[in-house]
Amino acid sequence: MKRRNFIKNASLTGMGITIGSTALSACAETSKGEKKVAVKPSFPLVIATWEVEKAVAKAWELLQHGKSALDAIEQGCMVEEANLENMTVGKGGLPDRDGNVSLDACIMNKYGDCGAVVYLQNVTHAISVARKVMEDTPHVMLAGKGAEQFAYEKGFKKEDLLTESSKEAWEEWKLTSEYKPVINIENHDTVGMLAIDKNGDISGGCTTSGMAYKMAGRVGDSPIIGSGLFVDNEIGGAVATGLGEEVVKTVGSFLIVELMRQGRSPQEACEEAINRIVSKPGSDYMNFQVGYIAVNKKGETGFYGIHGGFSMTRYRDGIHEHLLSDSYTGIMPEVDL
Ligand code: SD4
Repeated sequence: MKRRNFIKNASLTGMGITIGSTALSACAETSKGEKKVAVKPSFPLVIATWEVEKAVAKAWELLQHGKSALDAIEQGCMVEEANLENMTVGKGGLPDRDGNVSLDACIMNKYGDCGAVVYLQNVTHAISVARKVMEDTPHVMLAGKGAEQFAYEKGFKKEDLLTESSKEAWEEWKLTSEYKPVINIENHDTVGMLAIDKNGDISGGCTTSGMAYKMAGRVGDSPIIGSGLFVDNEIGGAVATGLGEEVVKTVGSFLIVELMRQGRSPQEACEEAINRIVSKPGSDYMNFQVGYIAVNKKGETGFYGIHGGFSMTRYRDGIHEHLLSDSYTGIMPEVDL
């Protein structure tokens, strides 16, 4: 099993701020620091969970060309779904304990319409199937075999999602078969993305293969509207990453949007949503991670995690940044992968 140690997050080293693809400096802008900076509304804008530069750059490119936030979200998420090195999303995602890869995804548009797929197998682009559910069916969610069948009817091709390296990792896991969420193991992985287009309209999406070695049939927060994702074009949007069970129990993304509706900044709303999790009686929060990102209608952004190590990628004003989040515990879990 992977080793996990906790070390005090005394510094935010390893953090880079980049413009385009050029690393400019190693100084850290934290989510707390961001609160002090007045943000001038500026569109388009795209943010995503973790360090997913290529996905966000793709979304930015579309937004720059005047495409809708919805198109940007779909195509941005597709970049990571096709990335075989990303072991928490799409093709190459880590399987459940029986060795089957299953995907969860959802998408929301500026009208508050949504589409989701849960426990989807053999199809790489879960986010696109979710969009088809939203646009081409009278439903909001399709599951398992029904979702897969629908995808084939819509022209998606059947693919084996288990790559050699995911299979090897699963075979190694089987030696102990010990299931426990590993904090930040999903670094650079599960993609939750929010975008505002040139018209100021907001859309969001979330796509994942879920927790590695989950029970067969397990569905997390990522495809659950209100938990893994929520968008209200009048107010803003929020997306979650980390241990989905805890996000579902507190309906985290909906909570953040409602807090913003009541006047909280995206940063304050993310912090309050994390507070709800850690302050539950008997919360085991020292042993799992949850992170949130949010944006409001003015284009202000926020992000916060239970532990250190959570990060957000942002593209705004042609500037690409990878930003390390502040956290509730201030502790940086060190993961040996
Ligand atoms: C889940 N929230 O299935 C997802 C996992 C995740 O980064 O976000 N990993 O619970």
